[in-house]
Amino acid sequence: MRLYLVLTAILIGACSTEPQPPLVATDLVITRPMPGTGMSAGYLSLTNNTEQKISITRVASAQFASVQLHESTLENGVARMRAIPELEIRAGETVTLQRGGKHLMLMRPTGPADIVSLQFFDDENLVLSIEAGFETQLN
Ligand SMILES: [Cu+2]
Repeated sequence: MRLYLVLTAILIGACSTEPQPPLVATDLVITRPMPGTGMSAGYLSLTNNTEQKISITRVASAQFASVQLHESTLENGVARMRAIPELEIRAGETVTLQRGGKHLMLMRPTGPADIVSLQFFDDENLVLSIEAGFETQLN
């Protein structure tokens, strides 16, 4: 009986230390392509489960020839956005990309698509691969 309890404790311990994925995406929204340009915006939260910072330096999509990391700012009451070279997610932290802040800009669609796939790279390392359908209109 005692041996049985010890084994159970070991098994429970093994399960709870199961490795989590290094980077997890939640609340992903890809806006419908804007008429004319075909541009979409991407919003999501990224959680870093590792002990080291993750820097997203490149995002790729099969459905868009160009995906940029953007940041919206308000300058003299005028909303502007600029490309940012990387997105840093510190160890154990969550970064949220949302309207009016940091976001993904999906440009130059490669063709009609119902699903958008996104690959996130830290330098040459693929750290996350996700996909989603189009949701709300870009505004
Ligand atoms: Cu933008």
